[in-house]
Amino acid sequence: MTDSRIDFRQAKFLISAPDIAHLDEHLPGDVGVEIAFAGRSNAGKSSALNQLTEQKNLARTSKTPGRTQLINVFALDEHRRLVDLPGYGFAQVPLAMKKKWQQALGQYLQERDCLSGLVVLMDIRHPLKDLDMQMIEWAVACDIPVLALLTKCDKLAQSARMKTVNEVRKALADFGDGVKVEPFSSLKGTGKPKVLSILNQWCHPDWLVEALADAEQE
Ligand SMILES: Nc1nc2c(ncn2[C@@H]2O[C@H](COP(=O)(O)OP(=O)(O)O)[C@@H](O)[C@H]2O)c(=O)[nH]1
Ligand SMILES: [Mg+2]
Repeated sequence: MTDSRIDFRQAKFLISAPDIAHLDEHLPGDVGVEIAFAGRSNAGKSSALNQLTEQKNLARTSKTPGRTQLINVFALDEHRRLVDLPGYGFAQVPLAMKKKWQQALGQYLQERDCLSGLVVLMDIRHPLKDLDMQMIEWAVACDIPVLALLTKCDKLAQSARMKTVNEVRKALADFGDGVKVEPFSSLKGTGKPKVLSILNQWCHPDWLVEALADAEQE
């Protein structure tokens, strides 16, 4: 097999969609595999993308919550992409705008056929807020596997960290095997091998592995 292990360091900026309301007009064709990253603003999404790809500035990190409203798409290779969805749930945005975003996020999750996995990033000190649950429920309803990533785990001592991880696992247990929960620190690299291994699996759905094997034989 030519690409059994995806090298996430190869991620390259592909395109930005300026407005989530017209996502379908801006995104690349709905083919191959897409893995989306979602989370409340300030959850540590940009930092996680930078750590996972070992690129300092792939996704810009910001101390001002809610600055990244663009949807950024990064190509891993010709068949696979990472999508940085806009952060949700920050206070300064008018309600009507929040509703519009929520609707568009839901639509993306429900309609994007190539979406093969959703990473929901949550600050380990504030997990499972309403919109996080909403994202997870939408994904599960669409049979999309979820990784609930508990970020900034360096902020908690090991015992408190494992306590939260276990509580979140318990809270999400009813969703079944399709929802995984892992601690993560972009600062320290904690949890990185585990996350990369899960993302790597998502990058290799049976249909794509078979299609690539067929193409190789021709
Ligand atoms: N201690 C610690 N801080 C983090 C970590 N990840 C992100 N941060 C900080 O949290 C803030 C928000 O991070 P950012 O990646 O911009 O979050 P985003 O809004 O979800 O993209 C920044 O000040 C980061 O430096 C982490 O793993 N550990
Ligand atoms: Mg960000």
